[in-house]
Amino acid sequence: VVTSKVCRGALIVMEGCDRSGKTTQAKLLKKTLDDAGKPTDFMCFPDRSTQIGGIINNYLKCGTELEDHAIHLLFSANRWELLPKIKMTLAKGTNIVIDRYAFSGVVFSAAKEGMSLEWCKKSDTGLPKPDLVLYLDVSEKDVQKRGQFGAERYEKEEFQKRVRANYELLKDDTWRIIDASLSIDKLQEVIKEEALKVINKTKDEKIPELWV
Ligand code: FDM
Repeated sequence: VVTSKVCRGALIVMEGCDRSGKTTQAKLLKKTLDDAGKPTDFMCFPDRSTQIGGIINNYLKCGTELEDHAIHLLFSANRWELLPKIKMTLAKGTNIVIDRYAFSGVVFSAAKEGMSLEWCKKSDTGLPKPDLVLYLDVSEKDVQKRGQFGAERYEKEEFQKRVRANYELLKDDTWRIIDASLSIDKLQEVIKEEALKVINKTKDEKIPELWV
């Protein structure tokens, strides 16, 4: 009897500063991988469609004030509430591309006065560790050239500078730093190549845990 074993999907995360083209590239990557015969789901954090996501959405739109630690924990809870979905998807062999993850959680919260990086990491510790983090890198000058920030809470130049500096402290060997000034197509080509490599490499590996 030949039993075929289902290989797990890969967890791929897109990170980067606002206006880096993350969301465009993440959605494109889902399609690129589907087209290459590698079934892939797209997710994003915050996922504003849940009850917790609704509170986060209201906070980001400056409709409510929340204490810094409290909102940090809600962002984190929003990831934990989707853990069953992430696990099930990977287990059936479908890859997931996520637009932002715990790294955003840490770099944004820790950019606030009195919030330490180490404290911020604690509430996401133990979540699945991504197999690949694609970091879209935009120089500060280019961020300014890309036009006005929007009206959401964190879309301010000074804050984004601190966010950018915090990202530097989280990078490890699962990260690929991608030059976001490339054209949309060229960027996607580079990203696709990295994704295919990692899907192949991790398909028989256990899913590691974040920050343990
Ligand atoms: N953000 C995002 C956080 O502060 N913590 C988190 O855990 C996550 C996932 O929310 F300013 C911030 C980052 C950004 C805002 O992100 C909403 P989108 O990608 O613009 O929806």
